Amino acid sequence: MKSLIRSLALCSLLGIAGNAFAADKVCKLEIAGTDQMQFDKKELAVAADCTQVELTLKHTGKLPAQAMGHNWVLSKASDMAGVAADGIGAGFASNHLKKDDPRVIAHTKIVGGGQSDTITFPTSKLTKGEAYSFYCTFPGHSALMKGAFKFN
Ligand SMILES: [Cu+2]
Repeated sequence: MKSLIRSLALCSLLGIAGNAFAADKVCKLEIAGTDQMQFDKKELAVAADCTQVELTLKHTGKLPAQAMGHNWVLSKASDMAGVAADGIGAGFASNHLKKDDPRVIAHTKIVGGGQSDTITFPTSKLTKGEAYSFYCTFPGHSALMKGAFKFN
């Protein structure tokens, strides 16, 4: 009985240590936008044991942000159309996103050719197995610039 208690205590100690390590797991993602109004990826995935996501959006084209700007926006798939529609009226200076839009889980700023932006967000904002989409809210772009984001 004593040894059982001892091994249970050891297990819980290891459990705590394991959680401490897991708390620091930053998973990195990269995606590029082009002058042809495309992302280079149709799907991004993050494993459920990642606690933070560090995402870098790079614009590999040459066109300026006002002409062919791209951002990277994450929301539930079902919120994409509404977020993109409201982003049109929000204007360029607001990264074509409605101010403090609660549907937006994470987003970069709009970048132009040769520029990049890196953001970090916690996966505590995500639910395992939920259908998420990423897209660009520059007017007209989300029809082509979109993909699935998986957390599982
Ligand atoms: Cu775009």
